[in-house]
Amino acid sequence: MGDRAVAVVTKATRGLQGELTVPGDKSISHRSVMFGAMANGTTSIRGFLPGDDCLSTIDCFRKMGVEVQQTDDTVHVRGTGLDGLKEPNEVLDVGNSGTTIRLMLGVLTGRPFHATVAGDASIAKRPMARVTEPLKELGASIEGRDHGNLTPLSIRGGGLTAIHYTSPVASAQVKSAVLLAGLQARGTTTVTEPEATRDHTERMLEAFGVKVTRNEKTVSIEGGQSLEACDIDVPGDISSAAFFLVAASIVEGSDVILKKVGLNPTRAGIIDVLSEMGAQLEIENEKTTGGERSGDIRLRSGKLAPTTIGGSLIPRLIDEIPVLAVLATQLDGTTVIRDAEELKVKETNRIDTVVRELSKLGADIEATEDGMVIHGPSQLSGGAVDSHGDHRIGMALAIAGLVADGEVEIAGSEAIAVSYPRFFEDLRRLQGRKSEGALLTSDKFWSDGRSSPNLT
Ligand code: SPQ
Repeated sequence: MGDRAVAVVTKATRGLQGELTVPGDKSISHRSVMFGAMANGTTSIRGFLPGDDCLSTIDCFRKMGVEVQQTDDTVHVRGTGLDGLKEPNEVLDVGNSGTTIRLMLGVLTGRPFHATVAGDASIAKRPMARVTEPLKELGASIEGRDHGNLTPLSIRGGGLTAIHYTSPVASAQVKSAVLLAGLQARGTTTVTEPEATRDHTERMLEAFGVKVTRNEKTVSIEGGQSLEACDIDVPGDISSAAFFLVAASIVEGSDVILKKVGLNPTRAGIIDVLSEMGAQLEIENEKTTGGERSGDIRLRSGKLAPTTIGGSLIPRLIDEIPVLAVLATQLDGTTVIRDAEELKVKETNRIDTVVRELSKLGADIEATEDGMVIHGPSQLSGGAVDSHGDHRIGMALAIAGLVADGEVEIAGSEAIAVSYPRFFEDLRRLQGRKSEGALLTSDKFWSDGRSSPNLT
């Protein structure tokens, strides 16, 4: 493993306060670059997330001949049209990004050239058969370890015929990969899911002028349609906002406003759960741009009650479960998370990593076959924990540190840059520490060199 950073977080000595704009939505940022590349004309993206995962997507499409200019959160993609994508002469390296590899495989399935795709050690363990199986049914030739289930994967696409695919898993990545291949197939391709998943692909394809037909858990797309460039305004990522929503819920005296957060109903499960728990939460300035709803979320700390989280709610908050587990450790009673087996195939097995790492801090938490059970409230203690290279685990542990007695040392905190490079900076801001220094004496972060405060 390369350089591993260690972040140290200590107990918050006062409530989180103020306004913050969280970085752009990761799912939407990936899709804006991919669809921009496949479109005719230049797509301009504002509010792009310059995290490692989305930079991997840019890198892969550049290797297929697409010109992309990126400066911080502004991106211009000069689309080549689907037929203009070129055979890459290097491996397409997706880094840590499951979204990049799975959606890009859908695009490559329709392209009449050869490409090899691979990623980091975490990607090498994540199941790809969930996309390669239906993509092979459409007509692509895909080879890889474990019968095309594991990377590196080698693909030759083209000559596709539409399918009706009934997915055994509720996964937006599977649905999107099949739709992107279907766009390049003869006939109408249909995907039916067991539970509705995030629908950014459908909404954004429509913004690019593609007709998509939807009916509850079924989506259809007719092949042969072209994409026309458009401007995209990416809302803030609710999955990133979730860390501060939980922090403000559990640190007494907090009152925060998170500006322009994406509120797409297929992603906003955490809002429903926090409201059900009794959170003092308000949404203001709602608007819809490019088919995506956003608004400012205000949350004040208060007493919350535990609940059971399962069923169709799970896909709507799947990435927020690690930090919801931290919240549950502070509630009076038992929180149950069920129907969440998909957590096992994320950047890490998030049932195992959440249970293992929060247990080290004294949480009363146990793993179940499809989730976890957390009994609270627990006074968490300090301790040495590990992100296991998973950005969401790293950030969830940092939030746990805000209510722990003693220092929480998070090894592997560099992983956080995958989705939230400015995470520690923003956390400091909400703690009123815009200008570092004096305020760092009682609660401190040694983040990761990029913003190391001067500690004594
Ligand atoms: O891209 P990646 O690595 O799969 O990222 C994660 C995350 O925590 O950021 C999951 F580990 O988000 C996925 C999400 O869980 C992003 C995503 C998308 O953009 O389509 C869909 C979800 O995955 P899935 O497998 O349920 O489709």
